[in-house]
Amino acid sequence: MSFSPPGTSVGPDRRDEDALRDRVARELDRARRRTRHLTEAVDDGDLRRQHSPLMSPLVWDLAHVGSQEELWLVRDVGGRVPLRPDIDDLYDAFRHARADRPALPLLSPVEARGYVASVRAKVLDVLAGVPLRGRRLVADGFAFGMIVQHEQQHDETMLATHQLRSGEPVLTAPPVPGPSVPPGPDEVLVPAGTFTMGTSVEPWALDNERPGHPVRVPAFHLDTKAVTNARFVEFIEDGGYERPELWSEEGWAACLASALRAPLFWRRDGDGRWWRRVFGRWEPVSPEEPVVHVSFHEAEAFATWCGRRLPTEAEWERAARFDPRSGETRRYPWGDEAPTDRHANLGQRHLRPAPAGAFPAGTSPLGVHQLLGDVWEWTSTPFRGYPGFAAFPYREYSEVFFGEEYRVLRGGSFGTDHAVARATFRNWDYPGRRQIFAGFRCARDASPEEVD
Ligand code: AVJ
Ligand code: FE
Repeated sequence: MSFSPPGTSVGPDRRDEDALRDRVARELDRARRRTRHLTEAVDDGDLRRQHSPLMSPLVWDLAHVGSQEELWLVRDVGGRVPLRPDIDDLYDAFRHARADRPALPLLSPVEARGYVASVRAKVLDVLAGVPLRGRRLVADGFAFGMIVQHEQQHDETMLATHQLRSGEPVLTAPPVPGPSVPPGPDEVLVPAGTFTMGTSVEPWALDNERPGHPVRVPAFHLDTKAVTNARFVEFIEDGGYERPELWSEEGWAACLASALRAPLFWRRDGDGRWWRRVFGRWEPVSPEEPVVHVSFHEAEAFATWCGRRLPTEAEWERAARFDPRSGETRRYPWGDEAPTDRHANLGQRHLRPAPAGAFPAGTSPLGVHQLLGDVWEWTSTPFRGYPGFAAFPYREYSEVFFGEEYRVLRGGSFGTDHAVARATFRNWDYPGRRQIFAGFRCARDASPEEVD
C-alpha cells in the first residue's frame, strides 16, 4: 500500500493519504470500466447516432467525460498543460444543446477512446504526486471524487440512452432478486422531529448537498414501497390519463400535448395486456416491480388519484436518515456502512428495478424498503440551494439550475453507482421528463390525533 522506499519514516497521515490514493485510483478505474462497457456494446454508427433529441450521441458523452477530467484534474489540480485545448468548446455542455451535438465536428469513436485514455494516464501521474490535503479542491481527494461521480452520472445518462435506442438488444444482466421478506405494512408514520439535512462532513458530497443544517419535519405517513406497475395500471384503467381534476394545470397541459396514455416504453396489445420495452426487449409489464419512466406530473396525478401526495425532499431525506433508536441522523437508511450488493439495487448490476422486499438489509429502521436504488423518486420540492449554499468548485454544476423549473429526485436507480447514491445526493430534472429511471412513492399528512 505504501509507495515509500524502505527506511523512510511514514507517519499515519502519509499512510492514510496513500490509502486514499489507492481508493481514488480504484474508483476511477471502476467508472472507466463501466464507460467502456456502455460504449463498446454498440458499433460506431450507433455511437454517433442521436437516439433521442433529449440525449447526446454516446460518443459525445465519452469525450465529454474525458474533457471534464482533463479540465479539473490535469489542468487545475495538476497544473499541467492541456492535451486538447482546441476541443473544450465542443464538449462544454453549456455551449451546445443536446439536440445540436450530433452536427458538431466531434471526435470519432477511435479518437475519443484515445483521448480519454491519454487524459487518464496523465491523471494517474498527477494523482501519484499531488498532496490530498491543504487546498480545498484536493483535500480528501475531493476533485477526484467529483470526477468519479461525474463519469458515473454520465454512465447512467448513457444507460438511459441505451434504453431509448431502437434495434437489437446489446446489454444483458442477471435477473433481479425477488422479495425475500414480506413487505409488511403499506405505510409507516414518521414522527415529527428535527434532523440534519444535507452534510458538512461527507468528503465527496457535492456543493448542492452542503451545508448540513437542521430541518424540522412534521409527522407524516410514507409508503414503505415505491408505487408498483400493478397499482399504476389501476390508475390507468380508472381513467387516470383522462381526468384533468387529478392533474396540475401544467401537468394536464403536458398530458394533452404529448397524448400521454401510459409510462414511457409501454404499449397495450389487442387483448388489453400491457407490455414494456426494456433495453430493446419487449416483455409483459411485471406487476410487482416499481413503475419507472414516469414524469413528475404523472406521479403527482397518481398521488392525487389515491388521496395522497408526493413527499417533500426533506421528508424523503428524514425517512432515509433518521434513526428512531438514537435520534441521530445517519448516512444511509441502514446505518453508516457504505452500500454493498446486499443493501440496494445500484450500479447497473441489474437492468431493472426490484420488487419491494428484495433488499431487506437496506430497509430503514421504520420499515421503509429500498429508499436507495431501484428507481429515482420524485419529490414535490423544486431544486434550490440549502441555507448557506456556496457554489464549489463551479456555478455550472448546481447553482445555475436552482429555481422553480426543476424538481428534486432522490435515492438513485438501478443505474446509479454507489459512489453517487448517498442519502444526501440530489438529482433534478424538468417535471415533464420521463427518460430517466424515475418512479415515486406517496406520502400523506398525519392527522392531529396521530401526532404526539
Ligand atoms: C445531476 C444528473 C442532473 O446529468 O445534467 C453531468 C449531472 N452534471 N454533468 C446532469 C451532471 C454535469 C446532472 N444531473
Ligand atoms: Fe457532464
